[in-house]
Amino acid sequence: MFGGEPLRASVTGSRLRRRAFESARWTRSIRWRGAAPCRASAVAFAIVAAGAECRALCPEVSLNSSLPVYQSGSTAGAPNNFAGTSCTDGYGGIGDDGGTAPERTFAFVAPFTGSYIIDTIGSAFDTVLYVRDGSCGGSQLACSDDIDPANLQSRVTVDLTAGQTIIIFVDGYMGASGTFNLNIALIPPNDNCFTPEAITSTPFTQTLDTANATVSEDDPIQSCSSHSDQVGTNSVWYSFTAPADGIVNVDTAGSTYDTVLTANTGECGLSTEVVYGCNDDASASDATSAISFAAVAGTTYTMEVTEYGDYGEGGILYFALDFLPAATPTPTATPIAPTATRTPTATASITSTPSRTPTQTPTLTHPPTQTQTPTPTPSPLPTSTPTVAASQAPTATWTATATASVTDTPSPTPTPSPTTTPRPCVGDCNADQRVLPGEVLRCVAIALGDDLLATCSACDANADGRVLPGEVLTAVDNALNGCR
Ligand SMILES: [Ca+2]
Ligand SMILES: [Ca+2]
Ligand SMILES: [Ca+2]
Ligand SMILES: [Ca+2]
Repeated sequence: MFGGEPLRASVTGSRLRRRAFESARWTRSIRWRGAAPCRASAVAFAIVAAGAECRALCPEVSLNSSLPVYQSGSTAGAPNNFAGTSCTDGYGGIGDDGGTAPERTFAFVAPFTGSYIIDTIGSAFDTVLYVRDGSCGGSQLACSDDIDPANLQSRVTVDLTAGQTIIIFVDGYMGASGTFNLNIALIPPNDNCFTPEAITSTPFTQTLDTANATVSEDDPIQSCSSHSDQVGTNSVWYSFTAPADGIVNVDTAGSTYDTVLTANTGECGLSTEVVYGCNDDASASDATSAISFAAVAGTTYTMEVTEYGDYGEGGILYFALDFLPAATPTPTATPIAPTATRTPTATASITSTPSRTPTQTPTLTHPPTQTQTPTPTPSPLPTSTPTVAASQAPTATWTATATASVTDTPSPTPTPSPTTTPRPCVGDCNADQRVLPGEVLRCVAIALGDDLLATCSACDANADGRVLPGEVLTAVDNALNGCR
């Protein structure tokens, strides 16, 4: 607080402060010399009498190392034995150093290596905050007077290694004192594109508090964001190198804030957004995000999660990534001919009826074996044979692959092959037995030559290495009517 005014600075206020700051230099140097040792125990805040000027025990309090740290107290009546140097003032200049105000001292041992944000947000007066390394007389690591012109509380960011001890000083601007909040939080280690969380096994999930994640200058545009700058805040990063061609599914389902999720390739700051690799809201009623994109073996993808817009609050992120390798086209005799098998439902009963009509042509193969319900009712309907011909597969590839099962053994009981493996569903890129619009679009892209077949081999119904319009239509049909 300055001059009893609210915690809001103005340009005029800043000028006044600077003048007061100059005059305070004198009083500080005088009082500095007059500092005397404490007589009584200065450990407990309450014991130190108001206005006491003594060398207090330092540090007075050892903080818990479990993050985040929230410590409150009051500097009123504390001794004034310390000051910072070159404390940032929020205008890009130097503010007050706390030399005329009482301060409290805290020891903190960093539990992890990383960047820590230490601030006095929530304090009731105009604070000054500085950090020294190792001991109360150690070298200063950082000092802040004001966070910004509109926020007279203080904030520093310091890089610490696990086990490192620092001393934190909560001081005041121009002699100010009062109740304070001291907050310590670890910036997520994957805050920056250059230090992503590397995902080495899938499925991968992580719960992360992104409240202290920051915006970096090279955070890229997220093309799907409807916000004006398309950058977002509180960005955190993950990386994944595809072990094979396949589909990568990423989502932030369950997160407590409005996320935007993108996948990129290339260097940080020069990256390219992956096709289908950006999503703001998973649905009209779900502000979390989900993407599914085709990955190429050996390519590293970096995923960025931001908070939509410029709120800058973050929250609890639930990040999940899974990888589905592309189905490798098997050269075995398993017939892949959905169009031929689908049409006439009558074929099921026809092929299974033990009618030993002499006109059993060898091409009368049992179409893809999966015909369930072999209805063993031995009704020898003679009318069955003509329709058989109608149901024959028109494609050459079909008969070629089916020759293995043609062996027209006279076994009258058509053993219903119990292999109930689900039929390959055209367009079902990630083999989840459904075809989503994105998968249809991928088939279209492959048919047009805009995408590699390796990104979704399920579009290629007959495994001839290309996707024709008929196969795209089959994928559309499967999207509309489900896989069958
Ligand atoms: Ca001080
Ligand atoms: Ca301040
Ligand atoms: Ca960030
Ligand atoms: Ca969103």
